[in-house]
Amino acid sequence: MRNRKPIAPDPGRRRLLTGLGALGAGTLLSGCDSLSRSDRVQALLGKVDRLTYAAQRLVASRESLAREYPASQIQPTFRPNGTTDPDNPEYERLAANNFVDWRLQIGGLVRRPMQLSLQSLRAMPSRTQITRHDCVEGWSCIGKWTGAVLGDVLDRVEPMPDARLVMFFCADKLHGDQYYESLDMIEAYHPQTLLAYALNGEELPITYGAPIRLRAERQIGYKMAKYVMRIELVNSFENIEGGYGGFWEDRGYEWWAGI
Ligand SMILES: Nc1nc2c(c(=O)[nH]1)N[C@H]1C(S)=C(S)[C@@H](COP(=O)(O)O)O[C@H]1N2
Ligand SMILES: [Mo]
Repeated sequence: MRNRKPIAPDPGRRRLLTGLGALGAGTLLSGCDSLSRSDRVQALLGKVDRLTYAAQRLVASRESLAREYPASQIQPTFRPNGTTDPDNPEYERLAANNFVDWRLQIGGLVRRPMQLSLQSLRAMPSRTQITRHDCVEGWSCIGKWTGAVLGDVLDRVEPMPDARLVMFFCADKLHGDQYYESLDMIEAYHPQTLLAYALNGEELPITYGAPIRLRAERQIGYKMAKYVMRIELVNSFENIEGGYGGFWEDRGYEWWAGI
């Protein structure tokens, strides 16, 4: 496993007191010896409260839907970010032929590994949602996404019982490293989690992740991998790339980026 990379320029990074964040803070505190006994008890009590809160919030937020907006709220130009044109010969070749030869590879801890064409993804029942994309840099944008529901796609490949995480590997590199992301099974099976192939009613442009990009509407922008080429179900991401479950996570951002 590589060393954790330095944090990229900090765009007002938010500390999310949910799940792993709260657990991390607890670990730090218990290792602190300079606090007096009563301080430590106080701190511990506060910690318990926060943990309970974090746990409840986690459960509640995972069952709820992200807000959807009326068509009048769609912004005329969706704001692009990160890679907008992958510098990858194989990807460029597929794009030149309108992704006719593109196949989404799905493997790992599944009973039926598959290669799905764009056509077969489009043939599945689709879902359209108008949602707000929030980037960690502090901007938001409302757009209309259409795609296959990831949960339906996963059902087709039949995840094995020990599959705990879904990894998404992209066509692009950023600062020389592969862009990738991951979701746990609950988030992957959320009804608004899509493999999106259309934005605002049009075929997804390369700028926004053609031929498919992930939409995980309860999560922050960097989780929504563009240019997804391969999906792998795994039990742990410890030995994948930097070991923190995503390109930005390897650089210090939260893995659980629920909003
Ligand atoms: N493959 C890939 N996916 C990516 C990125 C990227 O650079 N490469 N950037 C992420 C970030 S930080 C954001 S905010 C959104 C931006 O998506 P957009 O270009 O459609 O606005 O994509 C996310 N997914
Ligand atoms: Mo972002």
